[in-house]
Amino acid sequence: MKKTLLAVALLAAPLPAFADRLDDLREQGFARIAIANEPPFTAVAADGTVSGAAPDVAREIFKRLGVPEVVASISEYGAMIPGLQAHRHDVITAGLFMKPERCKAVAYSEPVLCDAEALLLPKGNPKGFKSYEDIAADPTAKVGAPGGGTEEKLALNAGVPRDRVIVVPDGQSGVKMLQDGRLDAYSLPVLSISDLMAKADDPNLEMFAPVVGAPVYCDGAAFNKNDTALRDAFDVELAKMKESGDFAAIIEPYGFSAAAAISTSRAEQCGE
Ligand code: 6CS
Repeated sequence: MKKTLLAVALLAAPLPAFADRLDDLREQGFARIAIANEPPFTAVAADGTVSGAAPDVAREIFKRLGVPEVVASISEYGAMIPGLQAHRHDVITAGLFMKPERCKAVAYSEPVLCDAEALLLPKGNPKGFKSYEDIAADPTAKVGAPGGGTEEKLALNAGVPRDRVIVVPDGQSGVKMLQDGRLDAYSLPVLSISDLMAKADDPNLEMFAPVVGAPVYCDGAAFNKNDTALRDAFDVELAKMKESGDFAAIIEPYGFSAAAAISTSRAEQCGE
């Protein structure tokens, strides 16, 4: 009799609910964000200060949720989702553009930063590149792109062979490789290429944008699939900031359009 009662008692006991991630972060005092250090999406100054449109939006939202700080770690785009899934990050706030395959792997917020794709080229665009297909058609042409990034995928999907799509670790390296003739084109979103050109201040460089045939992408903050309650709480604050103008006040000085993010949705960007 006793055993049965014990079994019944155990079955009746309420199962431990999953600890609320937001309470964890409030207690932790900070959210661990993954970034790429690609201005103006994300940036790390020499003194370690983290800025950029994505971290600034995330910092403000987490503050409103009772999480006072964000602590950033720099990651290659292709390593961000595995890092999130391994719980090395609490959220990716890096301009990680929404695409169906990524939307299956993470819990995205509503859209934050939207941008078209661009090519950094030698002045005069001597090979006349306007699309990834143009690069594919030139058997000697090499295009640089971030590892695991959208531009790498777009180039490969357009038919540029693997050995002519060169993984470039950061913007400065991409500019240098183009200047040295080791690349014929370097591809990043428009605002990232614009930032690199301004800093390079090199009259022998030019940008072609938007890349013909490439979509305008939007990112969202990307949460672990099990943290949809945290994602939803983030979205409530994001919506309030979009409504009040606080969202535009953060991202538009970086060159991003608040209207572009407000005019679309996660469902639309994820192709749901
Ligand atoms: O989402 C991505 O993969 C791309 N996003 C940005 C902001 N830069 C390059 C990267 O490939």
